[in-house]
Amino acid sequence: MTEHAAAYVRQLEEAYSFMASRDDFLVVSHVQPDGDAISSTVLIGWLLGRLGKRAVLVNEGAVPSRLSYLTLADSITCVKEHPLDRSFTHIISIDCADFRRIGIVSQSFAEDAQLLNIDHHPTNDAFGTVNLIRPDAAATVEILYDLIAHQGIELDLEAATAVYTGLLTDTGGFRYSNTTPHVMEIASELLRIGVSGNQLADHLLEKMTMPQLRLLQRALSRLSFTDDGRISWLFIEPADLADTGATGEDLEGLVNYALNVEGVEVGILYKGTEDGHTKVSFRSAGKANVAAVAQTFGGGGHVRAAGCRIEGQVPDVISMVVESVRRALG
Ligand SMILES: [Mn+2]
Repeated sequence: MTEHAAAYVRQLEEAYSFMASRDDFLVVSHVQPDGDAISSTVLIGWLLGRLGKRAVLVNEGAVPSRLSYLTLADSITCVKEHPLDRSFTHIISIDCADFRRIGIVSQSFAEDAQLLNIDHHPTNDAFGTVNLIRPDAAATVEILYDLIAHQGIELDLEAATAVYTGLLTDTGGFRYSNTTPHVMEIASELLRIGVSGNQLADHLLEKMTMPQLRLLQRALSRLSFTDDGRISWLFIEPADLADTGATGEDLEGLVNYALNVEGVEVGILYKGTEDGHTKVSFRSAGKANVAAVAQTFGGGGHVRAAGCRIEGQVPDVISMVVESVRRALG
């Protein structure tokens, strides 16, 4: 075993003993939870249940409706709607790159709280009492799979479905560069357990709701380009959500329609808010560092995916932001 692998096994064991030696846990993933966040939450819930431990599963926000098929998904409390009535000493934080990503749930941490931090973001600052961080994991569920497998615990079909869901969503359907041989080995094992890979891909990646489609129609009708075709953008106004019945969830992935046009280097999505602000999402094909662009507007993110929030309505901020991207492209 390499030193790297040995260190990982040690981390897996420390994380497991954190759970095995305590009881009464609060399990939380990041605000605006995605497929990996919710899958990881239910997997931890499943594991703690197997260990005979008490746990409360929470998130600041609601579980996206398309993830409601996951086991235990309906037992995740939305703290924004149902505040917790007591504090917790034993916390498990999953898929959160930093403490702030926990959101308002952190108000329910006891002063002497001990926190197990499990995550795969390279920017994780190890804010836990115990940290299990593996930046080369495609998803947090991959780390949880390794943890469970290392203990020799067998996954049932529902737990396997949760692992598959997290892998599928965080690898964009096994397409992103984080789709390693290890990811495919795990996926293969999950299919063997009986997970229906094609049904999940159909449900999570292909199917659209009618409101989502109507929102996409509107957005695409506004798709615009700079003269050289290197920057593309679309925008959504608050009225679009009201008119189409779409929700914030349905905005996910819209920016890719701008980025994925041949020749486009940066795709931008503008979303107007009710209070006169504009949320901007940037995606870069690689030449422009959009994190730096977002930073000039007080935002941040990754080199190829970033965002910011600007005061002013959509029509008033478009050209200013495009100019700034143009400068970043050089
Ligand atoms: Mn993740």
